[in-house]
Amino acid sequence: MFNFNELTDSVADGQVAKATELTKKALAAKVPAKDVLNKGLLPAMNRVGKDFEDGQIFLPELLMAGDAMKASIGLLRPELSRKGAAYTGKCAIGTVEGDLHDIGKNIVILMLEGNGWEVTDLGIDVPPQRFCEEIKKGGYDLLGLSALLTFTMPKMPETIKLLKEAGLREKVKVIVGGVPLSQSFANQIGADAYARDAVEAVVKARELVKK
Ligand code: B12
Repeated sequence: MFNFNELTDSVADGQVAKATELTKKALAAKVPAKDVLNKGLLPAMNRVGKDFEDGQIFLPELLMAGDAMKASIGLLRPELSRKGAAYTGKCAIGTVEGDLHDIGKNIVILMLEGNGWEVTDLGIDVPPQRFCEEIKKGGYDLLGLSALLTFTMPKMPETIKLLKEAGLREKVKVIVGGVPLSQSFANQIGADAYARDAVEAVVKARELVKK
């Protein structure tokens, strides 16, 4: 039986080498990648988020935990993004301007890829103009916007406004996500969908292209 707690502790403590070693061990023992993610890695982010909020840890610790998380997720990539599903659509996705959080976005990408999406990752700190430029290239069914900070959320309506002004809004569906968001925020800014996590993102994205 794989010890998920040990993996959670190593990620939360920012021990990159130990976290990668344990992730490899889990995969070698045929633990499904989604269990490694949900039972081992994600609880670590919840823990450090709370400890950071409570002032028990500071930015350097947060950074180290983020690094350990990214290193372990990298090892899950081949399994999580394995192409098995038929082509669903094409998506551009990025974290909005001013925001450097990309762990959640990267998980969304893996899950979309594993469900038949061709994904262009625009990265982090993406200005509204950059999103528009990409959509202007054509061929996209979906635009995904990620924000983890309350003060970067306004970049989402800004991006949607710019898409409208450029006559691109009708060409692409917009899905938004990130921990401070909600369905009501998505409605308010005129997004087509909001997803709480990567699993819901896949479901909502599929619904949007079916419409
Ligand atoms: C790791 C982390 C960092 C790392 C990021 C590393 C990286 N490469 O991403 C580092 C150390 C860089 C960091 C920096 C900062 N952080 Co930080 N960070 C976190 C932490 C602990 C975890 C985030 C995470 O990765 N979660 C795990 C992933 C899997 O979950 P997720 O991001 O929510 O993603 C899921 C869903 O939201 C959704 N989703 C996400 N994106 C999208 C997009 C689409 C299209 C869809 C459909 C769905 C979707 O699906 C994802 C997968 O299921 C959170 C706390 C928390 N619990 O969220 C704080 C947190 C987000 N950070 C916070 C803060 C304050 C900061 C800093 C301002 C700290 C500082 N004083 O400098 C800086 C900001 C830097 C910047 N300009 O962006 C606050 C935000 C408070 C707020 N309300 O605005 C939080 C909430 C911590 C806290 N409790 O105070 N951070």
